[in-house]
Amino acid sequence: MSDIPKDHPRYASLMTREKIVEGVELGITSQQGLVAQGRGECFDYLTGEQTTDSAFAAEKVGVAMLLLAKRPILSVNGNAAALVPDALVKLSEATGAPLEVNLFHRSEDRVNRIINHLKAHGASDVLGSKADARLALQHSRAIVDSEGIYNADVVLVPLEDGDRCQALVDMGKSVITIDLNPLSRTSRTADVTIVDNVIRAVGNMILLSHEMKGLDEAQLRKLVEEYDNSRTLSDAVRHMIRKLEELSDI
Ligand code: PTJ
Repeated sequence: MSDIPKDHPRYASLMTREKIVEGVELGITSQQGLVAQGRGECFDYLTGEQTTDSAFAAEKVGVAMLLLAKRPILSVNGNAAALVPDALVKLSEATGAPLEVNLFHRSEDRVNRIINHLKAHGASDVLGSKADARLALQHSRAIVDSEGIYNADVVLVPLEDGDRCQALVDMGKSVITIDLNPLSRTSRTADVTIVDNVIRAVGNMILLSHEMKGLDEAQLRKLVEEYDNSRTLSDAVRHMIRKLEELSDI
């Protein structure tokens, strides 16, 4: 890792970059993951690199859905595994949702490396290597475990590509995504779109899971029923427009 001084004004962002580069070096993140991270950084700049009120509200609804689910699952790709391995394990424990590795640029080697990486960060069991079921997709993200994503009722898909999100929705599953780009196909297809950096989002969701465990089923259901994802998306776009207007007042 590069030696980045803690007082560097862009310390947090540069450290995130280091984690993704390290993920590539460890063989858990794809090279394409570097490009995806760059795109995310650009949108994060426009959010002000903070969790907005509407993203926090979406995180709360996402947690409510995971707590209400009968067969929840947390899908993990190479970027999420590099950026938030500990936090994903903690979110899995807090919500009772198992982890499943599911990759766009799939190789057995990378699946196994990510499973081992998550285990080294405290996971007891990680799905994704059985590969005994298929989603209706033409690429490798179709390959899933029957006891995991295939039979899940609620799926959390951080940093996603739009095709799989659509396929999961078409199967009648509820999909929660974390995507800094509110304009992406995934953002527009998911039931709940968290427009936040996966690092902040998963951290907030762990705390919320512990807080919300005290709520009864009716209270959790009310949160989900009152939620409007199109409002979340327009709030995110408006927030970015306001940010750009502020920045244009030089
Ligand atoms: O590990 P694999 O093989 O499954 O591949 C993973 C990537 C991310 C490479 C693959 O899913 C992909 O190509 O994704 P896309 O289509 O580039 O979409 C990723 C989305 O995540 C984009 O909309 C980015 O803006 C967004 N994004 C990138 N970094 C972050 C992010 N959202 C939240 N937090 C981030 N740190």
